[in-house]
Amino acid sequence: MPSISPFCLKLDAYLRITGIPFQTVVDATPFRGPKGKLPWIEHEGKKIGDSGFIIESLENRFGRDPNASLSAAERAVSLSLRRLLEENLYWTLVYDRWMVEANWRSFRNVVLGGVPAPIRPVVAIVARRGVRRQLQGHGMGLHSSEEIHAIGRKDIGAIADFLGDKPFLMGGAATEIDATAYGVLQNIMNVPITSPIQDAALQRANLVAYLERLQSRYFA
Ligand SMILES: N[C@@H](CCC(=O)N[C@@H](CS)C(=O)NCC(=O)O)C(=O)O
Repeated sequence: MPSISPFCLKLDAYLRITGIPFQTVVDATPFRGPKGKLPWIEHEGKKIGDSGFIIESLENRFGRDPNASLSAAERAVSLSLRRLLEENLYWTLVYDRWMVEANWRSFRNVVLGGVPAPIRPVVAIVARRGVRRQLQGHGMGLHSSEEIHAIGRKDIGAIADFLGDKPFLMGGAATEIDATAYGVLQNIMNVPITSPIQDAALQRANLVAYLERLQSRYFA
């Protein structure tokens, strides 16, 4: 998997779906970007932060809109799914990685792999405290573990039901929402963590096949 960041992986998938040429740059922390988060890009001398705004600016610049064939109603559904994945399900994944002890023990070495080893333990404590605050500010972190996993399983069920037997979420061709879904679902389903949300997702054969389809078509 090229990135453990769902939003970086989303942008990577979007660029591959649209065929816009790019070069990946890896950084140890998200703080150098214009919004202090990943991903961010540099294009024609401008720095742009936030995957959504990056995609909008690339669409304007390159005129390649993978949603071009969608009706207004389909675009509305696609946006709603995107919000579900990015603004809700994403936070259950953050909880599983950062707050569940068994996962955190291995994940901290991955997420902080670019931080020099001698200062990593201190950075881990500070970073984890920051993520706990983010989870509480969002509201997801106020729920019990069982509640968070129930929320995540419900979202996974909705996505799998909506996908049904279609090749891609909006039909026969990959559109922008598939980039988001790929970024988030890969980071739930194909990572070495213990999570009832991962278990639920792996039981949905259509979701497993969907990720394999995107993987072989765009990340072979
Ligand atoms: N809305 C942003 C979300 C980006 C985001 O949350 N990125 C995470 C990595 S997956 C990040 O940089 N987190 C660091 C932090 O919040 O300090 C987008 O679409 O790009």
